[in-house]
Amino acid sequence: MTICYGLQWEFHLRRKMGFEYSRSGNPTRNCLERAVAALDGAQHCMALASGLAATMTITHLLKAGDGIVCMNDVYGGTNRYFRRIASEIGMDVSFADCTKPEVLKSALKPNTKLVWIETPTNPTMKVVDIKACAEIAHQHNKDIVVVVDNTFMSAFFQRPLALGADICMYSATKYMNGHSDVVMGLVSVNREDLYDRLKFLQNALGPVPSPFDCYLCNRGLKTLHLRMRQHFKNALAAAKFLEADPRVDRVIFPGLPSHPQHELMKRQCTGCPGMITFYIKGKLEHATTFLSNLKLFALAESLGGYESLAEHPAIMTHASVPEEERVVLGISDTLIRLSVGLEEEQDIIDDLDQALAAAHPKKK
Ligand code: P1T
Repeated sequence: MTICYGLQWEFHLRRKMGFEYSRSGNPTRNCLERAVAALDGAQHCMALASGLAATMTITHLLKAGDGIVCMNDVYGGTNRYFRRIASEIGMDVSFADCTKPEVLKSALKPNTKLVWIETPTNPTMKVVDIKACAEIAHQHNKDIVVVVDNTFMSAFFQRPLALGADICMYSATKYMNGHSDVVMGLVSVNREDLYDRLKFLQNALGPVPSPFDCYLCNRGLKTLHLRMRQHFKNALAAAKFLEADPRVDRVIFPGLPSHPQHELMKRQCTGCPGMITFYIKGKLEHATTFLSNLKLFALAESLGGYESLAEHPAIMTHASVPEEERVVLGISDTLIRLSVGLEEEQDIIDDLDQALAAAHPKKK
């Protein structure tokens, strides 16, 4: 009898603290969620098992028949989720070039419940005007949930909630954690109704990260400001080098004045991450020769870690995007994506230089 009372009392106490079951909440996850909410200027944050788990959980705010308008250039896995899963369970999904606010406006329908923006976009680095898109969506219907995937910028360079978005989400696998040792998603909100529903979904669907991963991500956040500044500095130097190089056709980096939305980027963000895409001169074989000759850059998917990575979006991260869409978006055979890391600036440039030389050997 005494033991039974003791257990009941302990269970009662844990429930009061909110820690009766680790999926519903635990002290380490709470600690991370509070830190990220503070960074995003949000009332609440929820940690999820991956960026895609965050996308799935947010989409569960909707039901069959509801409409989603998604930016047409997004991470391949996001495109695949909306096209092949959300559509198949009855959601009305369409893709629109949200860099043109009038295109977003005409894509909104009476059933639209969610607008999904990624900025800068993965992989072609288009910058979307968050404030303009949020205003258009909320004018159409104030209940539309505007989500910004803030993975590339991180909370250090861009604060979507302050620009009118309802939800700011991350693949924390990237810059927020920054050490390439965690797969995680984060979702920040201010609206209490959204928080209540998302908190319910976090527990009821169950895609939660482990406390250890939360601990690691919290560790990563402590150097976010230092890492992001260094990523920006290194990427700007690499982008300038590539832009001046005759073996390169075109460089897309929002931090360069040549980027078509450079002014918007300066208004909306306080810096740029280490992401650069560029078109190498030639054909597919020039791109693959370049990639296979890199020494400091590892050939790999993912981004946002301390180490430099390079990849071929058409073959790797965006292979699941239908070919005709890839053509429209400019994800061609010669497009290469770099995630510039925290190594010495000159080592990064030397590596790019020697791999370009391998792809375009000097004629004797
Ligand atoms: O990998 P995961 O943590 O599930 O995050 C998915 C995701 C969401 N949003 C953006 C902008 C992303 O770039 C990603 C994942 N991206 C890669 C793995 C990549 O190499 O582009």
